[in-house]
Amino acid sequence: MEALPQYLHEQREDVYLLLRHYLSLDRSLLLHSDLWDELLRFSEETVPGMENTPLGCLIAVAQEAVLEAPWICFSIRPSIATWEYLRFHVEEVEFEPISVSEFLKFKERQVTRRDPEEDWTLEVDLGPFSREFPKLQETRSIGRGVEFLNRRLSSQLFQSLNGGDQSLLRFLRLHQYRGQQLMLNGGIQSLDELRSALRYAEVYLARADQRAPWSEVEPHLRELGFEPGWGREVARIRDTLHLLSDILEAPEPATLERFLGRIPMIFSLAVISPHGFFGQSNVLGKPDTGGQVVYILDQVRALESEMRQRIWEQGLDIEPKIRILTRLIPEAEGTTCDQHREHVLGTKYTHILRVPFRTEQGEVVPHWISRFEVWPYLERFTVEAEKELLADLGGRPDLVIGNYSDGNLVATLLAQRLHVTQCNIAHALEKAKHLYSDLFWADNEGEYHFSAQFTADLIGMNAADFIITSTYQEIAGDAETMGQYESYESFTMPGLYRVLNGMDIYDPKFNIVSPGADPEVYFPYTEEGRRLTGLHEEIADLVYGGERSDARGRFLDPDKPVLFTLARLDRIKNITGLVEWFGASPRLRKGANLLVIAGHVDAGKSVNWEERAQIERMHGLMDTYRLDGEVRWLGTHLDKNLAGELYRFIADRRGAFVQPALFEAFGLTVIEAMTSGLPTFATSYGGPLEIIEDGVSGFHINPNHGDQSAETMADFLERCAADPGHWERVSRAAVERVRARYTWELYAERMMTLSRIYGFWKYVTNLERDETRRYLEMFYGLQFRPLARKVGESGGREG
Ligand code: UDP
Ligand code: LCN
Repeated sequence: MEALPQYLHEQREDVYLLLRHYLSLDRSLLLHSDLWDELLRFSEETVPGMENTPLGCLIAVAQEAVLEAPWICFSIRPSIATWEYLRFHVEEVEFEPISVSEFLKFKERQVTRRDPEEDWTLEVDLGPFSREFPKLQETRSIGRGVEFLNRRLSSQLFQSLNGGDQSLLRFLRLHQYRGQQLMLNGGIQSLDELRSALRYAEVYLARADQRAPWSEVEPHLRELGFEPGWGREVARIRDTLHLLSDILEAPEPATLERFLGRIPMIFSLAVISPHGFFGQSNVLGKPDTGGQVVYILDQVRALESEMRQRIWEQGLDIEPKIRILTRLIPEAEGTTCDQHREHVLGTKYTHILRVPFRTEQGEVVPHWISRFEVWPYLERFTVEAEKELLADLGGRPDLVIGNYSDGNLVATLLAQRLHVTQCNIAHALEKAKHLYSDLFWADNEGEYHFSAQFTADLIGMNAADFIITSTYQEIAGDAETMGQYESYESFTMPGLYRVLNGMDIYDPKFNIVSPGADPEVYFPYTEEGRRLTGLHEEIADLVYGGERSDARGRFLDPDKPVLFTLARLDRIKNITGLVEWFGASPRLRKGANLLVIAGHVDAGKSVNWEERAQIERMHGLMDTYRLDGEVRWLGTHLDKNLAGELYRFIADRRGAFVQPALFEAFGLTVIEAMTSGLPTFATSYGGPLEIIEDGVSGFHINPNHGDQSAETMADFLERCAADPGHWERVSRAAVERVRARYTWELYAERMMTLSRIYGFWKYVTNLERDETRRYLEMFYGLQFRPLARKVGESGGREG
């Protein structure tokens, strides 16, 4: 950037010609790939080496350009989460930095064809609220918020403790369960008394039998001011007391984390996931019902077991309670979604609680509603769900976990009403999935209602106490592509509002905690003793059998390895794209058969317009490329045990898994396939980019370059045919990768520690952001509610 002014001065003509070349394309918006491809073309045809000049280097990091002669404005992302905006005057060959607001206004002009200065537009800027707030500095620290908070705030705590601040003491006296006091009682009134009580207790316990239970030492400890919660046996109690005296001496981040991790403060959770069909069987693969449901069911099992373990170690006899709040759907289509309450298998105390959506007149909405249409129902759902929850839990939950845009909004409302800690999980931020979904929001309102969704997202993510993400890229992207959360930093929805500072990804609320795959269901094909061989006949029939009402195509040459894909039949999943690459690649067709499990073969069975369009496209491709002998398309939903065994069945026959999505936020099928030992080819847009190490534990494929992706797969198949060891190596590396990083035990441990730490810091510091909360409340009332009402009035487009 520094060299740019001089270069412009010296090479005016070259610069002018390139900028004019961009204008001559007659497009008002150019993406990074357009800018770069055109630069290379220009370099080839007009000024050789242009890509190596200072201007070329700038274009290399430009995210997009907005063009309106004689101006071109660029948004530049020199590194992760760093943004600059520039405006070039093409004829004068001059440039100047501009503000984000100016850049967005210029962009709006291209859509509205009006001068934005003439129309008043709301500018959303949350920046000023967090000026005083501790922020991460380094891009590599993004997503490790809790480590940062512990480091930063421990020293603050040290000072305040020395200054006699009592907040730690108050925090320790806060904990109760159903009227039973935990940790400390009112006998300890000051920090000095606490220090002294700790000394006495440590001396007393040093002499006791280290295996003796709490009940044996309780009378004396209680006299000193201690209540249950320190540990089940003397050894553990001593250790916890010791951690506290270390903290009082000088709070070290690691000690603090260990100590807080042991505090009995989480006994009940509410997990919110309103949309879709939420049930334990017969739901997967339905529109909008995919990974989020799988994730939550695995998550609650892991969390319950972690909670039980911790409560046991604390020496308490309390049953943890987890409630999944979702919508009750009377027209349940063979699922349990019309049941008010359902016990979650594999848990002791976890239930799904279902509350119906109601119309303004109070009537129950009987049918499934697309996730894009749920907005008008959420407020009322929250109020009713809150009542149910309080009655069912016998009090407030200790933590509310939201899922997806709708669940996060409900979590925000609930957490505000109940004054509890709020955690958000996005699963997928819709904004990043659709090109220009913000700029052309008005064109998509009929189908997607992004205006309400992005508004809910801004409210939810800013209100959350902490946010869990599955990958780093979900927050901050990589050197070339912006992150999903990063895309909320600034954007505009012309005519609605302009966001200058919607989210700061350096905020310590972000933490990467990746999910796994249920180890009971998804395990390596090599673990023969655990295999469900009883299902093999059924699977063989599914894969190699003949005609069925829910299938199209059968493999004429069953000896070829199988490329397998499994997904909901959404446009973004790009299953039709994969079928087209396959159809168009003779090499790939020669090397493998393609098995597709997605959607329905009969469009009449689908309740969703997007899915129906994909079904028709699938049939079109099967016809055009004459694929009936090489592609088998099953429009069926497999139960998870069958699906688990199917991955392994394909691995037995040295096949591979393909995830060709245009964008995949995380990609649970990728984890499932890899942990089964299937070499996996997955999209380089989104989570799989981080999950797979390209060429080692799988392969990245670019969904926008299907021909190349087909070549990558064909290369692999040919190499494996020549050297079977190659398949084994990739398979082993895939299993290893998942084992090391993507497991539910790691997840649950982390999540339970995080919720305590955020709860603690929220209590003892001013992390409670009242100003932001008030601003968001206004944004909710004045912006979100009218938008949600409009969704209701438009009647939606589902079905
Ligand atoms: N799934 C399934 N049957 C289907 C389609 C999907 O069992 O017909 C499961 C799949 O095994 C995975 C989940 O649904 O566990 C999909 O999760 P993913 O993260 O891959 O995508 P999402 O659907 O959430 O976008
Ligand atoms: C939603 C998605 O789109 C997937 O990418 C995730 O894997 C899933 O949720 C679970 O988080």
